[in-house]
Amino acid sequence: MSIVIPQELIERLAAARRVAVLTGAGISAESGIPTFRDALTGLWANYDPQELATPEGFARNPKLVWEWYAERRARIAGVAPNPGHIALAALEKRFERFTLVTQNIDSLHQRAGSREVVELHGNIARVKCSVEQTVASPIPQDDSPPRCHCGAYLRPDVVWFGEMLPADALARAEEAAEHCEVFLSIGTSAQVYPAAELPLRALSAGATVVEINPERTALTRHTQFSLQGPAGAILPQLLARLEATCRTGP
Ligand code: BJW
Repeated sequence: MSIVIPQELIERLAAARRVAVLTGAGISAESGIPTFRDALTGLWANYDPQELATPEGFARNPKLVWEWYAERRARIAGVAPNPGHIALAALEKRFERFTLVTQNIDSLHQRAGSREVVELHGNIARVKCSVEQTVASPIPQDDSPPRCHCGAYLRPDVVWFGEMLPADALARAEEAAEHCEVFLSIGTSAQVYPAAELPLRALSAGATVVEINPERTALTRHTQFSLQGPAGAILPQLLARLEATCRTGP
């Protein structure tokens, strides 16, 4: 798929020293991981977020929530990073500062080779005590759900609705958004806060904000560049154009 990427955007990237990126479920869609809010294929089309992604839902039915996450963990283990993840890992090497902030819990950025990854919503590969919050590893396989030594249930180390994001991750993300020259928002519907605020913070601080998404989102009207298409096709093209421009000059 060929998408028109404006040369003006490539030149702003070529001149940038600090780049921040926010990714969402859409970057992993082409690896075979479902998004949340896509109308037919999104997880929330078939599952109730109040029952599966809130502390109250876990308190009501810990077995249901544990098993839902165990299924998703198994699915993630069986997929690979796609050309979008791989292009982002290559882009990281081209900038003085490149901060990749992700809402995803699937480790696909790290598996693609990205180094500076800030995880806003935790990671499905870890579990923690639902009371003490201490991280337990490896994940016990024996029970559904297993218990901590204190007797409380273990739960996935992810951020559910109504829970605070990890303070250090959020602080790093906000700092990167406020000090970048170019901000890329990729594969997120920009509906979930505080992640959705990051591109707006970047915009207020004077950055060029770019969106890569096949659909329009709540963010689109605020962006200077909206590249409408799949990240797995657009990001490799963006990388190739940037490499060509840096080789030959604008
Ligand atoms: C492609 C593509 C391709 C497809 N290429 N693109 C301010 C206002 C209103 C509400 C709030 C507010 N501040 C806080 C809240 C409450 C709440 C919130 O935001 N609610 C809104 C939904 C209204 N936020 C919270 O509760 C957060 N905590 C918090 O703020 O604490 C303090 C506080 C609490 C309470 C009140 C006030 C303050 C925590 C949010 C935790 C979110 N957790 C989840 C689950 C994580 C674990 C798990 O995976 O199970 O995180 S929910 C889910 O949504 C998941 C995602 O990370 C997150 C974002 O979704 P994302 O990534 O954007 O996915 P989609 O599906 O929405 O979009 C995919 C996009 O990809 C689409 O646009 C497609 O078009 C696109 N796409 N294919 C590129 N090939």
